[in-house]
Amino acid sequence: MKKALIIGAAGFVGGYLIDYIQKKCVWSIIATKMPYEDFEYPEVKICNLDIMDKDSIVNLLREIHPDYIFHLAAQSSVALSWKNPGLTVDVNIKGSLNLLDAVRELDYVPRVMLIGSGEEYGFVLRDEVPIREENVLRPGNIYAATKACQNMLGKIYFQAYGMDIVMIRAFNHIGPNQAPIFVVSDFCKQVVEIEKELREPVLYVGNLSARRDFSDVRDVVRAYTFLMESGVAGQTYNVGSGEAVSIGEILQLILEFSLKQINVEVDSNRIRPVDIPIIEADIEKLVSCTGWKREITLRDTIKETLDYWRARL
Ligand code: A2R
Repeated sequence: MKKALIIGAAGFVGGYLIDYIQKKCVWSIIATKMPYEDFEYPEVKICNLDIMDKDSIVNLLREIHPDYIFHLAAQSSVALSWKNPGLTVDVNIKGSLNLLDAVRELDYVPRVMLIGSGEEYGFVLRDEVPIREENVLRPGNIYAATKACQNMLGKIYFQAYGMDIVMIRAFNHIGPNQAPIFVVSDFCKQVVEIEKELREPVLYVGNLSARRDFSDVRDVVRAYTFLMESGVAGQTYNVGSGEAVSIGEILQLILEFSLKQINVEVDSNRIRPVDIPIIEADIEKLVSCTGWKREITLRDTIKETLDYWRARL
C-alpha cells in the first residue's frame, strides 16, 4: 500500500484531499499541521511540523518513509502577502526549499508534489489566454513571485538531483470551509450576515471586472491525486476549470441565491495594489495526461458555500 504524506493538511485543501484519498485511493495517510493548529481526522495520523525547521522535516521523513508527499503548506493569501511579504517569502520559498533539501537527503526517491498557483503567470497578454504551462511568468504580486520561485526550485532539484517532483499551478479553488479572506467565501459570508440581520444590507466588494478561473476544491484535489499517480516527473500542470469568469458574475450568482435584498458598494480597501485583468488556464496537459474532467459546477459550489455560512453563523 502506498503511503501519502500531506504537509500543511490543516488548511482549506487538506481535509478535502484526505476525504478524497480515503474514499478513492488505497493509500495510507499521514498528515501534518502547525503545532498551534487544531486538526484531527479519523484514521489519519497527524504530526506537528513547521516547514521552517528543516531538521524536523528530515526526522519526520525518515520515520514515516512516505511514497507520495503533497506539499500544501504555505502562506496562501495574496492579500496577506502584501501585508507580510517577509513571512510569505520565508514560508513559500525557504519552507519549500527545506522540504526539497530534506527529500534529497533520503536514501530513496519519493514523489513530491509542489502546489503552485495560476497567479504565477501574472500579467498575461490577451493572446496568451488561455494560459499554457510554458507561458512566460510575470508575477504581479508577492505571493505569486514566491510560488514561481518554488516552481523553479522544483525544476532545478528534478534536473540536478534526479528527484521525482511534479509541479502544479492551481487556479482559484473555492468551496465550503474556505477562509473569508478569499473572495467567494467573503461574499457568501457577508450575504449570510445580512440574511441573519447581523449587519446592514450592504455587500462590500473590490474590483469586479477581474476575471479568474474558479473550480470546486473537490475537483481540484481529484486532479492532484490523478497527477500524483500519472504526472510526469519534472513537469508542471495547470489545474483549473479552463474557463474564466469575472468577480462581478460570481457576485451576481451569489446575489441570486440570497434571501434578502442587498446593495453592493465598492470598498477601496478591497482593491488590490495590482490586479491582473484575466487569468484563465489551458488544461489540455492535465486532461490528456489524466482524463480529468470538472464534475462540480460553479453554481453548486456557490450554493454549498452559502449553505456552509448559513449553518455556521
Ligand atoms: O498559516 P496557517 O497557520 O493557517 O497554517 C497553514 C500552513 N502553514 C504551515 N505549515 C507548516 N509550516 C509552516 N511554516 C507553515 N505556514 C503555514 O499551511 C495552513 O494550515 C496550511 C496551508 O493552508 P491554506 O493556507 O488554507 O492553503 P490551502 O487553501 O489549503 O492551499 C493549499 C496549497 C497552498 O500551497 C496554496 O498556496 C495553494 O494550494 O493554492
